[in-house]
Amino acid sequence: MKEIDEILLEVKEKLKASLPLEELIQLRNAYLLKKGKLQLLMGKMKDLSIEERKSFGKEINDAKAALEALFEEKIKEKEAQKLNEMLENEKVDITLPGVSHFSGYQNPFFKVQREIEEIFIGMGYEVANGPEVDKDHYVFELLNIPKNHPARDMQDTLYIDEETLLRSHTSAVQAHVMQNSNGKPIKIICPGKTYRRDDDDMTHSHQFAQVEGLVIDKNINLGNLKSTLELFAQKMFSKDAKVRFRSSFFPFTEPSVEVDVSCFNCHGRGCPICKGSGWIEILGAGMVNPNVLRMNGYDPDVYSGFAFGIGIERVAMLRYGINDIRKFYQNDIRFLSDFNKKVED
Ligand code: FA5
Repeated sequence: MKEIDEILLEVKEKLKASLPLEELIQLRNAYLLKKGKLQLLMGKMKDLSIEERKSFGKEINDAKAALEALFEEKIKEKEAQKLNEMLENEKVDITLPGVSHFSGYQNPFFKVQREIEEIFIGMGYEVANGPEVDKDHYVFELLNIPKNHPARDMQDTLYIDEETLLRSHTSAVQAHVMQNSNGKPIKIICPGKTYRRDDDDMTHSHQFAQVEGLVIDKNINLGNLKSTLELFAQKMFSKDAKVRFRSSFFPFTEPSVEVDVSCFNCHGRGCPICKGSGWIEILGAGMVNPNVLRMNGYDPDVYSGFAFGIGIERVAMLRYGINDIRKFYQNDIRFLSDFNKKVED
């Protein structure tokens, strides 16, 4: 009995100190679990008479209940204290100013690509796609440019092997679409990347993008092509933008034209961007060559067509006054944010 009292006193003494929660739990286990101090006293039962056992057992159980109550009270106290500390430290000050997160900007290239697409979709065109890594057959041969033809020099092409190359113009998609159309009328645009061994400068890049256009039907004529491109230029730039058609040569069109828009920088006076000419070329176009129609399953006596290939970056430069094509690819955050601010204004 004395030992039980001693244990009770010992525990009370220890609990006077403010112990951390983990230590309290350890202490409780040390007294109350199976091999705890109180439990070990039970081993002495066997040395007692039956009468003594009864009162001894009762004493031990009472002491156990008293200790459990003591520990429970202390543990609850500690848990409440811990919760209060957490609430105190983690409280949110809703009056603090918010943190703004950077959300990135749209590259003007994609904005212009979408604008071009929307203008032509508004005129009834469908959007078609073709491979960037293509066969010589589609990029040149089906467009009336056989192997060793001097016109191949017009586009300095990046070959992967003798038959496979990075397409140098989106006109290759014309051939794919015509081959798959079974001689039926066509009205498509095809936006996409193109690659050439061109030296990079303010208006040239070795990787740039074009939007190809192709219309094939009965009675399509040069007047249709001219009015389509004029309407495009008016919608894309402004009614005041000057457009000029220069006669040109492409093996896949006859007659062929190149279309220039007055320079956004000098408005026609001549500057380094337009190389002093006052104009910036944005596209090549023409009436589909009868040979191309024939090679791709169309009877040139029944069908005629026009095609054009617009340089997307050139249009973007003119549209938004961007003076260097390389800016589209440098991902300079200052250029992108300035552009987006300008567009928002
Ligand atoms: C062609 O690529 C022809 N396939 C266009 C065509 C299509 C003609 C259908 C007739 C019928 P050209 O090489 O001129 O043509 O390129 C067309 C446009 O792509 C140019 O007007 C220019 O806007 C753009 N372009 C050409 N080379 C580059 C370059 N290195 N960097 C940026 N833009 C370029």
